[in-house]
Amino acid sequence: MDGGANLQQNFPDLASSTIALHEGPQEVGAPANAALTNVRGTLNSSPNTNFTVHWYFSDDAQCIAGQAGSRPLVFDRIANVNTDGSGNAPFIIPFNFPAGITRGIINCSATDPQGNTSEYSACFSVVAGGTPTPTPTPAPMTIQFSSAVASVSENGGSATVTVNRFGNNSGVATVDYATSDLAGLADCNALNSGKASSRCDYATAIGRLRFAAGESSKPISVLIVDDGYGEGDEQFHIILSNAVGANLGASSTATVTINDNETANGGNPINQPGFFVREHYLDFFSREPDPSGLAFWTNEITSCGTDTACIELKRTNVSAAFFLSIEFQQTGYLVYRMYKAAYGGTPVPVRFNEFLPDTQQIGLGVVVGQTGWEQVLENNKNLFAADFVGRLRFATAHPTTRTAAEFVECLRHTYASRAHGSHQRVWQWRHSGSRSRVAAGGGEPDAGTTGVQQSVCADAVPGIPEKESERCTGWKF
Ligand SMILES: [Ca+2]
Ligand SMILES: [Ca+2]
Ligand SMILES: [Ca+2]
Repeated sequence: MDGGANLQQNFPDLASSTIALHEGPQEVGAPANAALTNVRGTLNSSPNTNFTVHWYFSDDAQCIAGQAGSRPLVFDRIANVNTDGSGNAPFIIPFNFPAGITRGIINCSATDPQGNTSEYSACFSVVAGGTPTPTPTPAPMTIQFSSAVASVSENGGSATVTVNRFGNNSGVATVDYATSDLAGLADCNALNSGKASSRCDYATAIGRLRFAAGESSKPISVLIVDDGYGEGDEQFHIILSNAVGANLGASSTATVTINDNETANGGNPINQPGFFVREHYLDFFSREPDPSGLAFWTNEITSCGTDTACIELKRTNVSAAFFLSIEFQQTGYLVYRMYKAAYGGTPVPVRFNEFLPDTQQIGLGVVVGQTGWEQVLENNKNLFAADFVGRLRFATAHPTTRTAAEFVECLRHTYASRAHGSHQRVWQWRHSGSRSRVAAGGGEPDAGTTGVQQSVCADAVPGIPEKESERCTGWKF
């Protein structure tokens, strides 16, 4: 309420009707010198009275009371602003910015029929084109391939495709992927009319991509087999499914073409020591060999020269070394033991399409012998164990109504009763841990991930005589 002159008449209150929740100066208006702008205001004064509102526009950046009125660039009046019984009257100031002016201030005063005029209203900032922008519709959150097609030379090592996440990426999201082909069970030397086979031409890749907050792109690599067949270019697919935290986009299948690098069939490449060893890295570790490891194991075979009996023995031993390696024992064989401990049964109830993604999850980025491999493996194991015990199958088999002791005893019985006698003790070190940690101990030797290879060879493999552990010596992987 005005306490000053002019019969203590109230001044108008200018505000945009659309910004009632805002207290400060607001941007209203339209593009400069274009459409008319309406500044909305309300007057609260004497009830049931016919007022005239005088308004003033100035391009001053600051507004001291009355300034706009004293140096207006544009001004006008609005007649017949009639207050209601409560003394309120809305009004609209139709306004255009002068040429070359894009911002300024407006204020106004109100005059009653007797000529009494209020003081000036507070100044109100106006900006050309400042009409509040409608909130944009958020881009849909989708996950899809960056391209629906990819190609790789048969001797290119691996095919890599990129999966992108679009839209808000502030949360986490996951999507499953799996390779697929139409080759069936055809032999590798059979001409397959352009159909690549996971049994011959590439290594099956199954897994789950995990987009952390802020991540919007992930690669999938599929290892390629450089065979000796002149079979022509062949294709397989990578299929995305089960997106969580986003929807699958339109491009959820990528077709990969393997460009052949022979025109005629050659010899069986499995007889080449380097090919033979790389296949072991692909099959056991789902990764390319590290150069030193490849050289070591290849040399094991080539050192035989032309001695075929020696070559045969070394090939056998190299294969055994991969099975007995820390890297396999702590990935694929650990998965096998966890299924065995959790669910029992003979054979252990784990299917290939369960075993492979689980193994690849634990082995992701693990190269035993590389700096920091122990921590990478440990992190992978912890993540996998938490995932494993969170599955419906596990929750059904091991309801949480069991006490910790009952739970551990159940796992111990499930595993140890079917295992080599020496494995009775493998549970001891896990007994006080969480369900995931206990599960992660699925037959794991006390030596754990930091154990020397010798202990793994001696302890971890039921039915493997201890003397076989000598196969592991000389290379730690
Ligand atoms: Ca083929
Ligand atoms: Ca080839
Ligand atoms: Ca080929």
